[in-house]
This record gives sequence, structure tokens and C-alpha cells, in this order.
Amino acid sequence: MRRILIADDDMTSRAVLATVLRKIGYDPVEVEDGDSAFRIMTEEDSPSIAVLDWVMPGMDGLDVVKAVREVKGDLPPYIIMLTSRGEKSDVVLGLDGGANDYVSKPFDTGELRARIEVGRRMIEMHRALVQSKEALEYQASHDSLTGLLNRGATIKRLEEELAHGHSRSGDLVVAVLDIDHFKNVNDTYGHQTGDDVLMELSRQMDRSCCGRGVVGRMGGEEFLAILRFPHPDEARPFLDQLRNSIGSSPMDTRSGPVSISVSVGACVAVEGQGLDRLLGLADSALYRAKDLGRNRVEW
Ligand code: GH3
Ligand code: MG
Ligand code: MG
Ligand code: MG
Repeated sequence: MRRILIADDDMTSRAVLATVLRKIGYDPVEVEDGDSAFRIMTEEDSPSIAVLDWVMPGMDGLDVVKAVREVKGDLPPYIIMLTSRGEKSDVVLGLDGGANDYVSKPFDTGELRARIEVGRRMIEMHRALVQSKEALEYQASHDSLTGLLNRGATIKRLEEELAHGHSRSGDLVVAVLDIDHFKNVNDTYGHQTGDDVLMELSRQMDRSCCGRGVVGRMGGEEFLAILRFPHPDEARPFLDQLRNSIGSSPMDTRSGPVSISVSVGACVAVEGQGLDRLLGLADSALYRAKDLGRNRVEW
């Protein structure tokens, strides 16, 4: 049931309101002072709609509105002020303070119900907007096939890591991983099976690297791992093991198990080194790995 907060120090007014709200399918949470209202409205999973009396002991309704707006700026509740102070200047004060609406006491139950419904629609609209914004942000930063960070987001992450390089502990290592002879996989099994390989490989790499950093898809069958190791000696065995496990366990695909291997070019970031230089070094190491026969890690 939809929870709604009622804050009013007048027991009768509270009871009437609660009855009305229950009838229209709400689950009223009742409090009798402003401090309790503030506490509930700033809890996690707090009711998204609140009806606040103005004059209450402790924080009054207007204090609560202002304080809640400061704390819950991202997903604010819909607040209706309920008061016998019907002067226009009070209305302005309440709305300027952050209330969404204003109903005078004694209230007409039909009007209050209708205004609460307006609030519910506003909250739903706001939620839908927040969700679609989050979905857009996700799409803009992730690769649609593998779900990994896309090229832009991977580079952004690397820039951030380089910018905070000195303050974060551990060596920063970047590794470019490229599937060996991937064209053969497409030629042999078809492009969709190739896609399956990319997805399965991404899952494996993501799982292996998640405790140490991130893996992004730079494009095609090329990935970039951004990793941190508490001890410099840990990076080599980690990448050797990653390469080895990819090469030794076939990928699950619609055409059955498909074996692949990857070549890796890795590089430890040095203080003050720019992003282009770092990626350039990792790329050169990758070319060396390819030249030296593939399925290996070069530094
Ligand atoms: P090398 O060992 O030298 O890296 O050989 P390779 O065949 O992996 O390299 P090449 O760059 O010649 O070919 C990469 C292939 O990856 C060609 C392209 O069709 C394929 N590819 C790129 N993106 C995708 C994709 O999203 N899905 C599938 N199925 N194939 C892709
Ligand atoms: Mg009161
Ligand atoms: Mg390749
Ligand atoms: Mg490639």
C-alpha cells in the first residue's frame, strides 16, 4: 500500500485525515510533531507524500519543509501544508519554503483527496524522469553487446585513475587485451557466435577483474583493463593467470564451446605519465605479443 505521512498535533484532525486516506487506498503514517515528521521524511524508503500541519510543537510545518528539502534534494517528497493560517502571505511563505501545495483547515475531504492524487501523479512523473535519465546515462556509458563500459567511459575512468594516482594506494596497471584471430571465429561459426564469444569473454574478464578494477570494451574484440595491485609483484601473475584461464576454458556459445586465446599488452603507470603515452605503451606491448606468436602477455 502507498504510504503517506500525516503530521498534525490535533488528534481529531489527524484521525479524520487518516480515515479519508485509508478509504482511498493509502497507508497513513501518523505523527504529532514536526521533529518526528522530519525524522520519518528523511529515513530511507520514506513516504513520498506528506501532509503537514503548520503549527506543531517543536519544528513547525514550515521548518520541516525547509529542512527536508535540504536533505532530500534528489528525490524530494510531495508536501501539502495543512493549516488554519489561510492568509495569502502565509500561502506564499509555505510555497516559497518548499511546500508543493497548500490546503486550509477546515479542509474539504474531496479537495484534499484530489490534491493528494495530484501529488501522486507528480511523484510518478518525477520517478519516471529520474529512471529514464539513469537509463540514458547507462546507455551512454556502456557497451550494448557486452554491458561493459564503452570506449568513452573506459577512457574517462582511466583519466580519473591517473588524476588520483598518487592518492590511491597500489600500482596502476593498464592492459589491452585483444582476441587472437577473432576473424576466424566469425568466418568459421558466424557473426552471432562471434558475439556470443565477446559476451562470454566479457563476463569472465569482468568477474576476474572486479576486485581489482574495471574492464571496458574499446571496440571490436579489444578490451582495456584498468587495475590496481597493492604489491607490484602481483600484476604479472594476475594477467598471466587471466590469459591462461581464457585460453584454457572454451567459451559457451550457440554453436557449442569455442576456444579462443587473447594477447595482452600491459604497462605500469608512472607518475606524471599522460594517458596517450600510457595507452601507446600498452598498445606497443600488444603488438609485440602478437608478433611473438599471440596468446601471451607482454610488458
Ligand atoms: P589478430 O590476432 O591479429 O588480432 O587477428 P584478428 O582476426 O582478431 O584481428 P582483426 O583486427 O583482423 O579482426 C578483428 C575481427 O573482429 C574483425 C571483425 O569482424 C571482428 N569484430 C569486431 N567487432 C565485432 C563484433 O561486435 N562482433 C563480432 N562477431 N565480430 C566483431
Ligand atoms: Mg497544529
Ligand atoms: Mg584480434
Ligand atoms: Mg583487434
